[in-house]
Amino acid sequence: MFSPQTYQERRQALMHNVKHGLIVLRGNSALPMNYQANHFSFVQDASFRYCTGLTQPDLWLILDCDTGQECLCGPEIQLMDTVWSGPRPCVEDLAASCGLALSGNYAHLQARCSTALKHGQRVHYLPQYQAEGQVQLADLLDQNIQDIRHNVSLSLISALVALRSIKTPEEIAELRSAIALSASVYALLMQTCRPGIEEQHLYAQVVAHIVEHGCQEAFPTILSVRGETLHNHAHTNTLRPGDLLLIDSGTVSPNGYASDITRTLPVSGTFSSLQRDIYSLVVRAQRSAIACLRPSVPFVDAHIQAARVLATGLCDLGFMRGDPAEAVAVGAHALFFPHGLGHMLGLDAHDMEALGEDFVGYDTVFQRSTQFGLSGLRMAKPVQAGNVLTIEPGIYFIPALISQWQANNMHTDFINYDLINSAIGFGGIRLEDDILVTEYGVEILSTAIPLAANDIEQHMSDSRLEP
Ligand SMILES: [Mn+2]
Repeated sequence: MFSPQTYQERRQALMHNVKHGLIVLRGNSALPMNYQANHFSFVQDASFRYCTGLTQPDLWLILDCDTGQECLCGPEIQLMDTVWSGPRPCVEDLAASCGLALSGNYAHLQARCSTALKHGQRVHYLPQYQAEGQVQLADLLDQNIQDIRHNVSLSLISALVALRSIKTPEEIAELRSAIALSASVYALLMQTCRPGIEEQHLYAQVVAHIVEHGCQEAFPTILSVRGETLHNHAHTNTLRPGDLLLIDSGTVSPNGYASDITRTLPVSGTFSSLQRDIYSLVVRAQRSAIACLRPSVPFVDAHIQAARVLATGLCDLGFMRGDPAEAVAVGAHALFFPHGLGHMLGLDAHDMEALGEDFVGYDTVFQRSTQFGLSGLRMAKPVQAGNVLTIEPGIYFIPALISQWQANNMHTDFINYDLINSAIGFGGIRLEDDILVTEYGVEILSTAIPLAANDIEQHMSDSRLEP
């Protein structure tokens, strides 16, 4: 945990920002996999963790903006809980550890909510992605589930987005530590990746390495030679000479901050000529997008910049034709790059996505596009100093998408379907780094991980273990 003062300051800022009413923040529960006692590994809600640092399940935080009173509510520990799960701190001790003077049980939580309702005090709560949270709030606030979904507090959401979007030095140190562990994951993969190895072997190695360091995955690791499936969570293939292996993975720092890095490795240790051309093009698009970012530049501009570089290169290679800027304007490049440039990074890998993506990445000026590809951009609004973001362009040859576009004669002015069909099986290349927006520009936080095609090949030939 950070010092209690850090959490006190965050809660003060939150109450100051929301101004009036009672904030009720729910910590996560452990979710059952197939019966109540057998649950998924527990991950705390990030907004709750941001305000308390606490990683135990079933806790609630009450912040009264009108009086400044703060209280942690949680379960009373029963003897049999201790018998099965071992000793754990009581709610008073948990409260004290994050600088909260008051604590109580669930009856206290219920009473405090009832008092607020009786006196017409607005109760602020967040969208609930755990179904149990919707049910519990419906009980506490005497509303039905539909109303609970509908009445989430926009002022609480925007206050949390404003706070969590700007990373403090101690948060940036955490992000650096998660990225450092990721760097050792990728060093290990460059050493081990070779024809004949199974994806599941490499996946097990990634997880083992992270767990050995006392950490966990930030999200289920993507590791596949079928990288054209954007979020491919299967690990059932055996690596063959000439394959590209795409690995998109992240780790979590001791205080809960995530890294999110993608590399694409040539299984043979060297890229083929076409692989190298397309890989280098993705590198150029990524670096070009990063180069145009600095405070107050809209993130959508960096996305468009990356798209134009990709379209220009794809024209040079013959996969596209015509004017690249026009192709991007109509969305023709999205056949190859059907997702957004990146997203905020922090306590969540997709930071604050639980609060609603549009509240994080869009505002009244920057509205989400409906164009295929651009509509998937998670953030469009101007970046600010202190933002940490991922930059992750890619080029994919997705058979289902190509055949659908071709059947519908989509963008035939800009797309050379004959050449594309000869490249089916290529797979996909995505390259993702994590950046910090500084006062003057951008710092790439993940430079320890080789990126350029030559550097990847060099690293693989220097470090590869003989079978
Ligand atoms: Mn990402």
